[in-house]
Amino acid sequence: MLIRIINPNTTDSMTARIAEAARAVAAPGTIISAATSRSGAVSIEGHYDEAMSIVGLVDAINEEPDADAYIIACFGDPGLLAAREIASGPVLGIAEAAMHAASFLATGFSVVTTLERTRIIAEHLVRNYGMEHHCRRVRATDLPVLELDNPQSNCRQLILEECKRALEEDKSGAIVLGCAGMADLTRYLEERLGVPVIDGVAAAVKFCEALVGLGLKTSKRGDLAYPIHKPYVGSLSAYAPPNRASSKTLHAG
Ligand code: 5HY
Repeated sequence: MLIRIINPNTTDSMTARIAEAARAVAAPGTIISAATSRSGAVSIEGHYDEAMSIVGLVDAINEEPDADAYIIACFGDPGLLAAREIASGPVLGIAEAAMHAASFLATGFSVVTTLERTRIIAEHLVRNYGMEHHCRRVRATDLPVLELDNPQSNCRQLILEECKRALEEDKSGAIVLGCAGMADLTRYLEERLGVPVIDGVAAAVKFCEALVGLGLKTSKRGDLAYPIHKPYVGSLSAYAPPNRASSKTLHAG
């Protein structure tokens, strides 16, 4: 099977780390096709960055229209439902995948993410995904996303210390890493924390393999049906939804 994993920010070095984490867990028959968005923010650290990342995400999906599944490799899961409308295979966001994985492994988990403002966004995701009973707390390290790319930074130590506080203060049994750029830290942290540390990239790859292996695709009934065919004007005119039988059928009744 082919899984298309998309970094919706425009930093290639982060995509390389994401792809490496994905390929490290992919099954022998799984091909990982990794893409960096060609338009938008160099790092996604807020609602505006997320909103502006969606056209680049859609482009990256459309470049691999026959992928068996797609992964949005950004902890805000930007554009997740829009991507599910246009794709037929499963589309997973790394935040949702990581939270579900953690909920299978501990009765409570903490999320450790980057900036304070993205900590708040992750709290929205916890509620949207129905994870309030599993997520004990979302914590910020106040690290800018691209600092994770800086070999001179002490981000590993800062993240490790925040994880230790999460185990001690939140009484959590597992840690969810709240940034795709942390994908290479799971082993380092698990060896020092002694609890499951879940990176959403790896979790999403295995969940996609499971869903595709079960022959399951995104439902095309209701709000995730293909977008309704209509004209788009201005700079987005090329993104007008194509004329598909299913969207006409959906609205025929
Ligand atoms: C991410 N931003 O995973 C998120 C993390 C965050 O560019 N890749 C980004 O802080 O929301």
